[in-house]
Amino acid sequence: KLANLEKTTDSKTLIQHCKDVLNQNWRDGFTVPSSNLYPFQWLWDSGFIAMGWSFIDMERARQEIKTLLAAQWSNGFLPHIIFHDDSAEKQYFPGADFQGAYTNAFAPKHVKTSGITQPPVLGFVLEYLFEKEYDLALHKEFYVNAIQSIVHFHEYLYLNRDPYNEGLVYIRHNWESGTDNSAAWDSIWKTYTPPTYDVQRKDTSHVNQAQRPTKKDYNYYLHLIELSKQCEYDEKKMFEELPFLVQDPLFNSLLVASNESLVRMAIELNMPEVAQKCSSWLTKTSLSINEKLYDEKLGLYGYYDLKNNRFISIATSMGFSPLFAGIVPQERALRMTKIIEGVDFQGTDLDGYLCPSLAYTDPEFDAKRYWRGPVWLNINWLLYKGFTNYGFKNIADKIKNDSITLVAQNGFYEYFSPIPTENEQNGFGGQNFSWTAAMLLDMLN
Ligand code: 9WN
Repeated sequence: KLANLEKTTDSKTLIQHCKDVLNQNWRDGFTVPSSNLYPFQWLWDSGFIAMGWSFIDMERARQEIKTLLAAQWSNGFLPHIIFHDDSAEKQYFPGADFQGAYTNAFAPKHVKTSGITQPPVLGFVLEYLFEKEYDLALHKEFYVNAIQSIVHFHEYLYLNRDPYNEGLVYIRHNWESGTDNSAAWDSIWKTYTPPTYDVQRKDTSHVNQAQRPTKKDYNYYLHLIELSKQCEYDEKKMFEELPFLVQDPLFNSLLVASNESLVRMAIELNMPEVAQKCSSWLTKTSLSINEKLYDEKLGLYGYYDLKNNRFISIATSMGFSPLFAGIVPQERALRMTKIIEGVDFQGTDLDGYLCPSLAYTDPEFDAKRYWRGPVWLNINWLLYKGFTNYGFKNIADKIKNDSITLVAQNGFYEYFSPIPTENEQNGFGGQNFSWTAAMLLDMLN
């Protein structure tokens, strides 16, 4: 345990463990999030993972992104899972056949993918690599091509996911948020009843059911996939038919951050049209996040349910994510510091680990169930950067130190309980989890 060891030796050991995790999870050209639970390539995982590789091997960092972008659909869409081999049905549920997206006319022919996406992290991930590149001239082609593909993805989002031209894009499946069983969706699930699916889940054979979404939750998730399949993944049809259409604060904030990174790189690489396009997107999205998604009552950012036309007021760690994009006005940011320092996010004894995915005070809070309470290292990294950029060093340091402590004391888990315990195991979900290792590499360096 970290506390028992001499500090520098400790960080060195931890850094070595981070590298071991990424090396173990590296396959032929990409990294799996966790070897048994998630045996393929996931979109936002790969983004965070590429940042981790940049501390070990820049070639692999670039390769991770190249493999991801090679599966881009011809309309710009980026899938959340790339099933790199044909073992999908055996290894993961729902596999490529159940998801049934690969027959779509825009889908690539060389590899099967899902038909839903994940948060747009690639712009800022690419800039992270760009800034560390030792020989930019040598790799200029990689960056120019990657920028074009990411801009194409953003264009797809603005063209297909922003029906009222607000600058806010919607997600059409809860898996697109990356925060699968967040309590934010509960009010949407109450608006309809999905069929019951009698299927063989694979996740619960690797991880205790109590730490995963429930059977009832999966009926909702699979039903959305079924409906999308019936629409043949046609965007217009899905917009009309799907009961889940949400403007998500994390997804849109990461889109802003990625657009900002694209602008800066485009200026350096002399791509003026890209710079102009991304800059007008980011202005529009930032304004709308601040106007439509800010929750005056809670002092955090929330969600808009576009299907049922109502705001979803809920205190989640994702509600702080606009800080990462640097778009929060100063007085709101100040109020956010009081919130993260209070009982909602640190518990009644104010001794909890930051940052729980759902406020302790929410009746749905569950310290061990996935996105309904546990701490996730990728979100912690975003908040650590966000609070740092606003100059709130104490909070940023606490987020960083809590992240390091949680991993040092428990191991490279997928997520952690925010509640401190004496000697109990506090890490849950998949083990040797890639983005946990990748985020820690940044925080330890
Ligand atoms: C569905 C891979 C992914 C992450 C998500 C996380 C979880 C998948 C699942 O694992 O979702 O995409 O099967 O539960 O919620 O954020 O990208 O690590």
